[in-house]
Amino acid sequence: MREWMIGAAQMGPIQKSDSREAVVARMLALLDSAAEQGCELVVFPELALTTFFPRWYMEDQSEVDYWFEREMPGATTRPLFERAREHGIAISFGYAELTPEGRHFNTSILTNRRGEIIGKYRKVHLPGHVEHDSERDFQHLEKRYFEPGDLGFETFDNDGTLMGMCICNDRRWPETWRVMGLQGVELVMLGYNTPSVNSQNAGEGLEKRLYHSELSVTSGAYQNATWAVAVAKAGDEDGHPLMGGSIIVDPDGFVVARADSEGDELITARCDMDRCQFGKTTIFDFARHRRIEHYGRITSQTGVER
Ligand code: CDT
Repeated sequence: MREWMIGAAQMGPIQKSDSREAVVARMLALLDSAAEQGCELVVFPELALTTFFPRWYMEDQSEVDYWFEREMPGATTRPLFERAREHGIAISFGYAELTPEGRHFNTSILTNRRGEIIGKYRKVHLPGHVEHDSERDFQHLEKRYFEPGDLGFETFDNDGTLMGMCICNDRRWPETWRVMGLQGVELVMLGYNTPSVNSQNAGEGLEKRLYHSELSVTSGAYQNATWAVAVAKAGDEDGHPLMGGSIIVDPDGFVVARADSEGDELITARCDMDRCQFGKTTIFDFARHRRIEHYGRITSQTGVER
């Protein structure tokens, strides 16, 4: 399949007290409206099933584990897979994953249009910190609750289109995009929970934060000649605002659909994967133009060395 009607299913806030069942009901409603609009793939946000719990400091591991899924699909999430299969819609969404070995990841999965999981990604670039930080206006404890993903940036053939995933902070890192670009990726899907306020710089402002998100996604799409879908969980979660700004971006780096609310909102675009070919065979023909003899620092060094 080379042409996909894609839906970006932005979700409004999820409060701590909201049940998983209530959230899944909202996702099912978004899936139904996606089906009405002819969508064949729907992308939901990072940690789509719960509030963005890493903003809360917890010491008790059983309290932490409450936010994690032990199986996918599980009893609560199975209706999503069933409804998606009934509609013939492939889906991707993020959730907190607790493996049988007791490992914790910030994960997203991808299904085909028959409701079968064909791809999994575990977030590599975990932002934030491990310990409670009283200097911040609010906490961002992803480094406390998750370990860095161990699956790399794989791509998956979904009925003839090569798809990849990353999650939130990953979008800000060109390495994320290039590793998938080097596999010929044609569609990158990502969800995010981005606070509207910088916890270390209250003056930064929403406009700049939206700009940096869009800049990251549009440049990643352009420089790798790929479609991209970036989907927010937005709005006020228990007094903590998350920004919206979900977008669908074409392989030239142009935004072709944009959400304008901070609530549950579906945006759509018809995406022809063959449009990736021009960039991939001309200015971003990697085989002809890349100069790997000068890129050693990318994989041998993390911080700046003068
Ligand atoms: N969820 C997530 O990765 N959020 C980050 C916030 C960074 S501030 C610690 C983001 O990059 O949007």
